[in-house]
Amino acid sequence: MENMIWNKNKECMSREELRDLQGKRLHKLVDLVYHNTPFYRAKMQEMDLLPDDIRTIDDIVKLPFTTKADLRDNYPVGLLATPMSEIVRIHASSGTTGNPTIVGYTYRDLEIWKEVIARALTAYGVTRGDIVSVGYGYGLFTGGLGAHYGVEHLGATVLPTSTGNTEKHIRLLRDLGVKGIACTPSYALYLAEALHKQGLSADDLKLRIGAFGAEPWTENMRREIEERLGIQAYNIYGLSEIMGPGVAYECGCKNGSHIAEDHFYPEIIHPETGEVLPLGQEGELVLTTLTKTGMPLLRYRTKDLTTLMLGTCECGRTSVRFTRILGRSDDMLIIRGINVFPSQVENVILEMPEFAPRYMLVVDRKNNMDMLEVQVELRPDNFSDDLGGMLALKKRLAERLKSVLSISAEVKLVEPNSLPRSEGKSTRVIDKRVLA
Ligand code: DLL
Repeated sequence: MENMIWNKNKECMSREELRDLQGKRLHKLVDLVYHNTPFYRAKMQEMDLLPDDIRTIDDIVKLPFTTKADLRDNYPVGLLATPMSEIVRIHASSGTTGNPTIVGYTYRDLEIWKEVIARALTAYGVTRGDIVSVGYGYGLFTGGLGAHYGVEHLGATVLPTSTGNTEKHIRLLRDLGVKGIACTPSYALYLAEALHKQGLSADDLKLRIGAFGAEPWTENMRREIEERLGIQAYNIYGLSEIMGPGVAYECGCKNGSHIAEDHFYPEIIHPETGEVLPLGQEGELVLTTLTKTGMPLLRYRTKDLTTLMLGTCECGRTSVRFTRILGRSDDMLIIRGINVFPSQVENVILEMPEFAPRYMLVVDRKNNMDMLEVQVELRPDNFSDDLGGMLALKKRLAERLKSVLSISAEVKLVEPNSLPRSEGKSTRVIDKRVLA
């Protein structure tokens, strides 16, 4: 397939040109927040910083970090850099504790957003004339409306299916010959299952391209989705605080996600010390919104753990890429002192053909000892009354988990279709230690 690029001027700039642009944008941004966001002015004054101290992109390290707690403390709209009358849209992230996080967008912010989504869709191979179903939730969540306007901006046709009513969704996919789908990877699997239940297969649809994100997913999960839906599955990354989906996207090379670096400046820091790490080291992704005017953020700590890679990609894009997100630093479980990510468990499970890509980690503390239980669904063909066979399978999985995680886990094989399904972001961990 010929590599298509939506905005060659921006996506393929030389590094010098890009860094120069980033520096100019950062200077403007700092000036904006210093004069319009009391929170940032106070922080900069504390650090004895004036906007003119920030001249090039390298000066970014002088600036303060922003955290989710800062957004909550300034609830609802304390971090806006513009009068409320300039805000044309508000999104909010649910947040399980405390204040939700509110994000306000100016008209210009929305234009940037749809531009970056159009870049992503083009990188996946979507063009005018294609129909794309948006199966992310519409509403306060940024997935639905964010992707929606990007599809329209590209000139393709958007089918705003949102979540819910999978039967109707499948019917429309089939009857309209829909080519692209944007949803969570868990919903893509759910859709594949529902298709199967209706006696249909990927061959009954014309789906070719999937844009999946909003939650971590592994290479093994990619393979599973691609096979079951007969598509090419691509990553899309983003977060509401920074914009929503479209902050980064994979290209046809599937070798890391390109950050739309002319709008979002990335750094990697040590998640505990906050020290900026050299390129190539794994750590927490920090993002600065270089062009937003509604609620711009300086050095926002995403908590997402990844590694940045430089170098022109085979597709021709020069922007920095990040490797697959391993998980969030706050999703990381510490079990008997060992760090465990749900994605490690997912990888092990999907390497074994007997298991469906459905699992749940249950962590508890018994007699002062952390216990990890991994519940996993068998594929229908592997579900049997052969007790000996089931025990042997259980043992094999337990051994494999132990070698990967370095701790032992109790394995519980469960019947096909018995773990909860999700249409949005899936829950894969129940930590009873925090619930207690
Ligand atoms: O999930 C925005 C989004 C919608 C992205 C649709 C992609 C597609 P939030 O609800 O604010 O926004 O959650 C953001 O989700 O910090 C990551 O931890 C996680 N996340 C998002 N995309 C990915 C991805 C949306 N592709 C948080 N891979 C982020 C791994 C992801 N994690």
